[in-house]
Amino acid sequence: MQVDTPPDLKLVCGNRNYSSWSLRAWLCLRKAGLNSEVVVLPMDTPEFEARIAEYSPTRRVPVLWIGDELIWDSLAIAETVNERFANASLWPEDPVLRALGRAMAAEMHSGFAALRHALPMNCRATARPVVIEDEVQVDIQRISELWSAAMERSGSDGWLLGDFSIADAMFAPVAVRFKAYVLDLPEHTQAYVDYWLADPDLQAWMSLARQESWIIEHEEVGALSN
Ligand SMILES: N[C@@H](CCC(=O)N[C@@H](CS)C(=O)NCC(=O)O)C(=O)O
Repeated sequence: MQVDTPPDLKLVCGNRNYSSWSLRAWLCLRKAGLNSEVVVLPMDTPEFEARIAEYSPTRRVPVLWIGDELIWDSLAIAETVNERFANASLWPEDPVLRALGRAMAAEMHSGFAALRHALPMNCRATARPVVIEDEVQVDIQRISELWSAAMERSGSDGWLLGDFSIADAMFAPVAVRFKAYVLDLPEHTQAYVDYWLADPDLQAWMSLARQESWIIEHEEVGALSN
């Protein structure tokens, strides 16, 4: 989709390599055909601390500025982009699929803490060995079931609900995480991961992530090499 980008659109993000919530918001803008200005603030740095208050009352990213209007939080950004700039095309027309997508997006937004903690997003990483604790396995299994139930319901073998939707944006960083670690995934789960990894918009983000040189302190040495 290509639309006229409002000239005063600015997305404030964290490092592309690490900021999964920023990726979700950015993907919604891209899929709506909008090329906003992007301000990247490197997380866990004095620069982030010095500059974040200027952009974000929560001191978190992402934040979307539309002129002097401020929308913080990835899901609120996604819904606003959908409503204002994408003619509601980022959710399915079918109300049942739309409700399913919203429930999935909300579950991702508020859940899967074990997975998020144990498998942080690192766009540059590939197939890192990791020990999977039980609670992480429970999250992986739940996500896997959600993806297959959505695709069964929508009859899709690409995006979760047929066309691209906000639900896909919410799970994109999970696909990136599943690539980053050695995991034994069911075939349909791996297929959705591969579908995302072949997406040109995600590839554009990953390519920018590879160009970043910041390494977050808790990262292991070698983060840039895999
Ligand atoms: N619920 C928020 C979460 C935002 C969030 O936690 N962002 C992280 C980066 S991915 C952040 O700003 N971290 C910086 C910090 O906490 O200092 C959303 O969906 O936007």
